[in-house]
Amino acid sequence: MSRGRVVAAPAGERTLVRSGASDGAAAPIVVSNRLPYDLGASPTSARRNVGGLVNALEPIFATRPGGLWIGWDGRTLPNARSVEQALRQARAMSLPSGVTLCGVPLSERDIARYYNGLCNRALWPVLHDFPGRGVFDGDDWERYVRVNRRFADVVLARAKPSDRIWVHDYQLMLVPRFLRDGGFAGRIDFFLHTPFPPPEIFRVLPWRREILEGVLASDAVAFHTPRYRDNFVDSAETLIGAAPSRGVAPDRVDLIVGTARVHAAAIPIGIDVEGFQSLARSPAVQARARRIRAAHGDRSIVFGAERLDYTKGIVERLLAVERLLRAHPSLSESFAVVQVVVPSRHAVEEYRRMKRDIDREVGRINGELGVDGWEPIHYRYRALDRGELVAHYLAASVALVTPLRDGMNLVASEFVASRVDEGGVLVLSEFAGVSDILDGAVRVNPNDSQALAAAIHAALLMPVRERTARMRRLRPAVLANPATAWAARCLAVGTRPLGRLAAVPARGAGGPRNAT
Ligand code: GDG
Repeated sequence: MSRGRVVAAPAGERTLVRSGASDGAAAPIVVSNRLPYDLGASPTSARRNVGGLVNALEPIFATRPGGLWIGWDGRTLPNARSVEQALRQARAMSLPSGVTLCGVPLSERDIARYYNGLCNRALWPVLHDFPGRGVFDGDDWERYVRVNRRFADVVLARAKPSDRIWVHDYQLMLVPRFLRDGGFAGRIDFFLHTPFPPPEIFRVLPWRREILEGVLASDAVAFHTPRYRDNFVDSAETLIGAAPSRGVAPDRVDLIVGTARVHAAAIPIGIDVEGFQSLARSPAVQARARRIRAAHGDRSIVFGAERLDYTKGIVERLLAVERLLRAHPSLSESFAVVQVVVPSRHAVEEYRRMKRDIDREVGRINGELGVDGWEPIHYRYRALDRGELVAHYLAASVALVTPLRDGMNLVASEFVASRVDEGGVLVLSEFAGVSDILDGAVRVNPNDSQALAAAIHAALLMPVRERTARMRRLRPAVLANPATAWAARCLAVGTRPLGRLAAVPARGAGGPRNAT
């Protein structure tokens, strides 16, 4: 394919002022499916998106001013066929941090087939080790190719040869290849925010070769954990004959693909540590946390918050709470589960079905086990604002982070960072990437309902001294890895040796980790 960088920026768009240098300290061009804000009719009507990727990436621009972020702006247009048309329809907006957001418009058909189709019905389940849930449709794939090409074309229209381009996540796995096809010879980095499965799962995808070749047009590919990186390396070796070369640098495997050398690294994502700690210390949030606790009397609060997704294990968690209450009726009225579910992917039937399952189970469990003045489960189907979220982290006696599979999981780290009082117990699935670097959580296999109920029970009854000791072990790993440090490490791959992971090795873990 030869698509030149021929498209002029649309008239009337804001001038982009960027540092432009391609070393690790300059702001890269970030490319992700979604921008951190949906661009409404005017900057004042922009709405912030809730999601792990956006929350992790936004703080990096505070230390790298003048950045450019390219992604879908949340508007669906009737049509956006050509890149010229896409650019004419594109909107740009600058945030106070200095980053310019550049919207890539998508049509309704794009959203239906690229986003809801290929991304969320095919790639998401396969990458999370649920190939049986995958729906593999050639029309969805055709649209995924087309949209990835459009993203690449929008980037090409704005990138200078000296720019560094940082592409994110499973929605855009062909973008590095299309950037090369379009003549971009500068540095390209790719970060995958989901897990990467072993080759025997990944090979289920009909387009496995195109996906691997798309990503491998980057200079460096990074993952949250060594396991995901090694699964990717094994897949590239067995499915497209790439040659791994190990031991060239600490924490890095190189892949020789044709004449190219691609670095593959494992760099666990961090959070906005400062932001969460200062919110947790603010008098307003602390007062709110006290009011939340008071609303539940002297009952312990067991808190969970996640997007609606089958990977997050929400129904399994509700059933474990039911199991606990049935096995120990004396616990009735002693605690309350506050479960926040953030609406997500509503257009995908499977997600709508899951929402109905959660509604039904909450109603059934409360109906069967509630008593006058007390219900075990308090369910919120909406996003809380950030201050309210931190107030809940602070008010909770126990946080439940029990995904069946999760690339990393930021909620666990946010909970720990927010516990400036060193209180609270974290119950953590061994299938969240973050469990590889956190020591001090009550670790659990969320597929084992009995074990999950026992873990919640143990957390509720845990003596204060042990809670504090565990939280003191948890906090150093989280505080040592702010999102800005993660970004710096990602952008240093292959440009200088990677340091040791800023992580505390898990101790006494017993049993498999992230078993695949
Ligand atoms: C993907 C990967 C990976 C949750 N409830 C509320 C709320 N949230 C925010 C949290 C957190 C984010 O959503 C969720 O992040 P996660 O990491 O838990 O999950 P995904 O959205 O699936 O993220 C994941 C991540 O990318 C980063 O690489 O860790 O594995 O799946 O930041 O704070 N935010 C607000 N109200 C809520 O009620 N405001």
